[in-house]
Amino acid sequence: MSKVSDFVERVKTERDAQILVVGILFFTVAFPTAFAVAASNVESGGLTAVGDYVVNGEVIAITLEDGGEYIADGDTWSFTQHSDSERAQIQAAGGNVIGLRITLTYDEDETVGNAPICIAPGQDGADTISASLTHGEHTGSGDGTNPGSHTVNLYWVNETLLQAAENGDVISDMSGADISEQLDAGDAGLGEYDIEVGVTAETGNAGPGCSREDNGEQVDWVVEVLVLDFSVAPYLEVDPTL
Ligand SMILES: [Ca+2]
Ligand SMILES: [Ca+2]
Repeated sequence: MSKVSDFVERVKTERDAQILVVGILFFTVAFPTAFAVAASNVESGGLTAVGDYVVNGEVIAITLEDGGEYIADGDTWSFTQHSDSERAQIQAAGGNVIGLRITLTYDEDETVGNAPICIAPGQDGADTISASLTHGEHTGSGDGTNPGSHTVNLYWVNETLLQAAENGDVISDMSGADISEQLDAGDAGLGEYDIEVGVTAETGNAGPGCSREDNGEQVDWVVEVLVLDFSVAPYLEVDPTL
C-alpha cells in the first residue's frame, strides 16, 4: 500500500489522523480568509481614517498627598498641590496627566453627655463631608456622610472615550488621530491643583436627660493625579464563524 493510500485509510479509521486533516484545512482556508476580512475593515492611512478603533492603556495613580485634618462644623480646609512634587514619577508613567482624584475617609466623633442620667443616648446624626477639586477651568465635587468614605474624580480629557478605553470597547466613527488627541492632555494636565474639603456636622436624636455634641470631624484623604499611558490601534474584526 502506498503512503498516500495508507494515510487515507488512517483518516477513515483513526481519530488523530482525522483531527490532523481538520487542522490543516482550518489553517490553510480559514486564516487567510479571516485576515483578508480584517484587513478590509482598515480603510487606509493608519490612524487618519475614520473607522473602528480600540485604545490600549492603563491609568496610573500617583499620590500627591496622603494627609488629613480635623475640620470644624461649617468650616472648609483648602490646599494646593502641584505636579512638580511628583514630576519624576509622572514622567516615568508617560507624563499624560488626565485627571485628579481625592479619596476621603471619616469616622464619627459625636459625643453623648449627662451620664448616668442619660439612659437613652439615641443615635449619631450623620455629618456631611464635601470635597471639591479644581484644575484650571475644570472643577468637580462630591459629598459623603459619616462614618464612611467617598471618592471624587475630576477629568479634563474626553470621559466617554476614557470610559470606552477602560472597558475595552470599540470606538467607532472617529479617526484614531482624533481619539488620541482627545485623550492626550499634554502640558495642560500639569500644574496646580486646588482642593477644598468641608464638614457640616449634625447631632443625632438624644433621648430624655441626654445631650449630644458634634463639633466637626476628622477627615483623612489621599490626593492622586491620574496618568493615562495609552496607544490607539485599528480594531480588526475577525469573523468568529470562520
Ligand atoms: Ca454627627
Ligand atoms: Ca462629627
